[in-house]
Amino acid sequence: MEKLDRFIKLGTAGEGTYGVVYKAKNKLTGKHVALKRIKLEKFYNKGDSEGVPSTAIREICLLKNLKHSSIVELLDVMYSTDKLYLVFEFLDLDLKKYMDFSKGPLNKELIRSYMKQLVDGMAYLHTRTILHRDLKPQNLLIDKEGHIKLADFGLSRSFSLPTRTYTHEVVTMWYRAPELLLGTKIYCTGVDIWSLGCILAEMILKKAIFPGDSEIDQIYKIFRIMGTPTEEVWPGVSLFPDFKPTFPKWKAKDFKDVIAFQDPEQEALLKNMLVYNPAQRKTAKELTRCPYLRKAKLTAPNMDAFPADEDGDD
Ligand code: Z3R
Repeated sequence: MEKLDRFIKLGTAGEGTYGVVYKAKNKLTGKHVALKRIKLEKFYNKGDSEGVPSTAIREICLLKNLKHSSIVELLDVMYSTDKLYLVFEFLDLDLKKYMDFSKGPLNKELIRSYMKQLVDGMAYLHTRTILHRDLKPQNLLIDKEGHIKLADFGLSRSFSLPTRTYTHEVVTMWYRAPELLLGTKIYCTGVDIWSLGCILAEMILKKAIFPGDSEIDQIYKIFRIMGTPTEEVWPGVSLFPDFKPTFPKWKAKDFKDVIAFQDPEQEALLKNMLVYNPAQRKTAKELTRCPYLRKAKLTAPNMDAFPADEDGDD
């Protein structure tokens, strides 16, 4: 792991599902990077406690070939027997922090611009059959110019999603698609479209649309707004492993009564994403063509409330 010596850790940038993310500086170039440390011991299967999990390493190395303006670039992968370090390009802030600290509603054109970039990035990944499965505002990173990038894509293929993070925090279920909550083992790109729909709703509302605090509360939070799904709206739903015919039966609300849309075309986009039947959810490629997103132009966020970036190492 001599390669790790090329970096100076400057502080922590975040705590992800699989491990801590450090802000670090490349000693040679002076450039900032995000160093994600993943402790591997939990991921070994019984009986193969030796060496690195080679399939995971191989899959992660493939992610180095992904290049898109809306995807956080994976610059390097470093590993030893018990630790894996992923070196990513560094961005100033995550979307959760930005939403928490900015006052008042988010700018209408900023939301449109963010959605356009995220849908573009997602179309790029889904075309390559790479899923996220755990998309949330904490792994969307933003910069001063108005760019937003997807981070941590493709890791869920190598590591299964735990119920607790490495620091024992509960992994949020707020953005999880209903088919995953109902226990399906077979899922597709639609799971990420659902998450992105929840994120669009949250940017408008400035709070989460389905903030569940347990698996059943999560399911019921969705049902209370979207109605309890039936065979009519979602053929096959009653066959999911965790579907119960005894679920309370709520009637669907109109999204208009829950969210003050900034534009009718914004409402149309959300209605194409938060759809029960994953087969009826629009794909990222289809969404790139919607009128709302076609009018997007790069819009800078208001960074007044955020302190200027300083190194603090020299
Ligand atoms: C790659 C993967 C995860 C993260 C990356 C890069 N950068 C992160 S998290 C980050 C988080 C902040 S700044 C950079 S924060 O200060 O807004 N939490």
